[in-house]
Parts: sequence; structure tokens; C-alpha cells
Amino acid sequence: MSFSISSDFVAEQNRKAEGALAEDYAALGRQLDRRGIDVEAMTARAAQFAVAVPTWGVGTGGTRFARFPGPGEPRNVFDKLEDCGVIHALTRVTPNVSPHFPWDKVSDVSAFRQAAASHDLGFDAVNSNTFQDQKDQKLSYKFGSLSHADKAVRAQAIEHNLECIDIGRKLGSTALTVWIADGSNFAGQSSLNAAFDRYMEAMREVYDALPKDWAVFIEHKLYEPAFYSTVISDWGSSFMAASELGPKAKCLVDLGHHAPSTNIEQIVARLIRAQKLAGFHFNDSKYGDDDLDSGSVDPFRLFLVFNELVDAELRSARGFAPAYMIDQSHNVTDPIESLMQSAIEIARAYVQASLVDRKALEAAQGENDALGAHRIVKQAFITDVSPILAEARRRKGGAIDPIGVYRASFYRREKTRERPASGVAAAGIV
Ligand code: AOS
Ligand code: ZN
Ligand code: ZN
Repeated sequence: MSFSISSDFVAEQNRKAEGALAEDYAALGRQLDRRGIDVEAMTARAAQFAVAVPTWGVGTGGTRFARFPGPGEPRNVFDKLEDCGVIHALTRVTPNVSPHFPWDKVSDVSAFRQAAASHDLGFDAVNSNTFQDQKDQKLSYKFGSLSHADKAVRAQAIEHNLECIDIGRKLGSTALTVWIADGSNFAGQSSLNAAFDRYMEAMREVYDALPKDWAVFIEHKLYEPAFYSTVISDWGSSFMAASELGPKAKCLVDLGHHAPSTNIEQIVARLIRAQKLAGFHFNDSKYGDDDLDSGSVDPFRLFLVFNELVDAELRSARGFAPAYMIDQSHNVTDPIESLMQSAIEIARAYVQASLVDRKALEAAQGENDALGAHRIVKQAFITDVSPILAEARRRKGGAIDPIGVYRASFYRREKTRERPASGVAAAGIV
């Protein structure tokens, strides 16, 4: 029998924290009431918020220098789902997983779907992988995939994306995320426009194969693994591609995929305006695509991104239906803990952004009251909404203190016993 954290155990742990939470919640309620905000309405917003967990995130990540496997890592997709299930059971904010193929490929897709359902999980966007060569793969992606100079390699990459759509369909997903590593390392190595044209031609085939209710998310990235140029380098290229392809193509923003100091919230605002915002890969970073835990480096930036998102939501911006996903690499932490903490921080930014007095903000902006406007936004950011997040979790049967309960359950110790032969890397490499 595989060990799991029972709802009785969560309830028992919650009982120890309920009194303090009730006090904090009431105090926050009074504070918000003075600002004309109904704490119950905010708790309801927190309760309906969701962000998807990446299946690859529950294994220990690594860098190009080393990977230090963690104990009790998932050995296969079913173990990955089990870990994702724990994250959702305790946080109640991650009902969907975002799978990655071929890393999560199984012979029986319906078993995969059923296993997810048994952990109370559904599926968000499926991710294709043409940035690595797989065992038994005919042609190499060393010099690119969808934009490769050789038509046969492009055809192979297209075929893989079509297969992802097919699997995703069986899983109940409705979107395909395409990130390609295509690019160049040397000036002159590749024709910047010809590579883009080849990418477009290939993506057209992928786009045309999308089921009616599906979308394709184009994920741009400035550099890495290509260090001179990438084919879909920035939101401009992504937007160009998505616009040319059609309404089912949208731009996915991975927070780590921009030049340092880029105003990401402004990009988000523009994409919302253009009805082209697909969604996010949330993470945090100090320098590049660090894939650190969301909100661990710059929570204010995360909040400002959500400030745009909540603004769009509240004014029912046309075509606004972003998919929220996490994309992180956990090198020195227990991935389950990191993902729980990150999901909570993302929900925190959402609730904080919901506190912004938008009428007052608009008035301050109209009067050119720069500091007044900033103070309105800042006041929302500095409000500690932890009791709202905890209360929303408690009401949904989750843990008041997810990481505390997880540690008290000794889940990792039990999995270390159950999964002695673990060795599947976050990147799916055995
Ligand atoms: C790569 O940098 C991207 O963020 C992709 O989203 C990638 O597919 C993901 O990180 C899984 O490796
Ligand atoms: Zn990403
Ligand atoms: Zn990335």
C-alpha cells in the first residue's frame, strides 16, 4: 500500500492552528472593512483561483553542471501524479497538471488520465519537447527543430507536436505549449528571417491540426540554449507568429524569459490588449531563466503582473482567459515544498492585486497624482493576505499550513522507502 496523507491527518493538524487563524482572519476582516473591502468576497476569490503544476517540477532539477537527486523522487509518471496530488490536497489551489511529452509518455493514456483523476487532478496545457534528442529518435534536434534547415527534421518535429495534441485530447487538455530551443550561437550561423519563415511554415501545420476548441501557446525565450539568437526570442516575435497563425495561437509569458529589468507587466498589458495572452509559466529569477520559486526573488513584480491580470479580469477584457502554470526547477529544495510555497505565493499575488482600489487608482491617474496612484497599488501589495489564503484552503479541506502539515506527515520519508530505485530526473532523464 502506498502511503498517502489522509484528510483526517490534515483535519487533525488544522485543529491546532484554527484558533489563531480565526483571530487573524477576523482582524484582517476589520482592517479591510475600514477600506471598504469585504473579506468574504476576497476569500471567495482566493478559493476559485487555480494554477497548474508542471509534472516535471516534482523531480529534482539540475543545472548543466550537476544534478543532485533528492530522496524518494518520482520514478515514473504515476509517482509524479501522486506528488502533484499531495500539492493539491494540501494547498487546494493546483487542480491541474501540465504534462510534458515524451517525458510523460505512457502506453496507456487512459490509465494516465485515470491516475490523475484518482488524485483529484485534471490536465492543463500539454508541452511538446523538440529541444532534446530521445532514444531511438531518427533525426537530431542539435541544430533546431521546427525551424531546422532540413525539411525532414522539421517534419519530425511537426509530427511530435501532432502526437502531443493527440495525447492531450485523450487527457482532456485543450492547449499545446510549444517552446523551441531553436536559434544560433554565432553571428552568421543562421539567417534570422529564413529560420523564422521555416518555423512559421511548420507551425502552420501544427496550428491546422488543432481541434476546434484548442489553442496553441507560443513560448518565447531570449537565450539559452542558443546564445546568439533564438527564433522566438521575445514577445514581438511571439506576437508576430501568433498573429499570423490566427486566433487559436497566443503568446505564453514565462517570467524568466526576458532580458534583465524588462517591464514584464507592460508586456502582459499589451498582450491582453491584443487578445493574445495565452498564459504564464510562473517562476522567479535574479539573472536569467533561473526557474527559481515564484515570489522568492521579486514578489513585487509578481504582484504587478497580477495587477494587470486582475484589472483585465474585473473589466471583462475581451478574449481574456489566461492559463496559469508554474515552470520551475528545484535544485536544493524538496520539490513538493517548493511547488506548494510557489502556488501559495502566486495565489497571494492574485488576492493582493484584487485589493487594489481601482476606482481610486483611475482617479489618481487622471489627476496626475503620481504618488497617490502608487500608494494605492502599494497599499494592496503590503497587505498581508495570509489569513485569507489559509481560510480559503481550510474551507476547501486543505491545510492551514501546507508545508508544516507535509513535514509532519513524513511523506518524503515514506516515499524514500517506497521508491528505492528512484532516478528519474526532472528533465525526464534516467
Ligand atoms: C524552457 O526554458 C522553457 O521554460 C520551457 O517551458 C520548458 O519546456 C520547460 O522548462 C520544461 O523543461
Ligand atoms: Zn517555460
Ligand atoms: Zn524556461
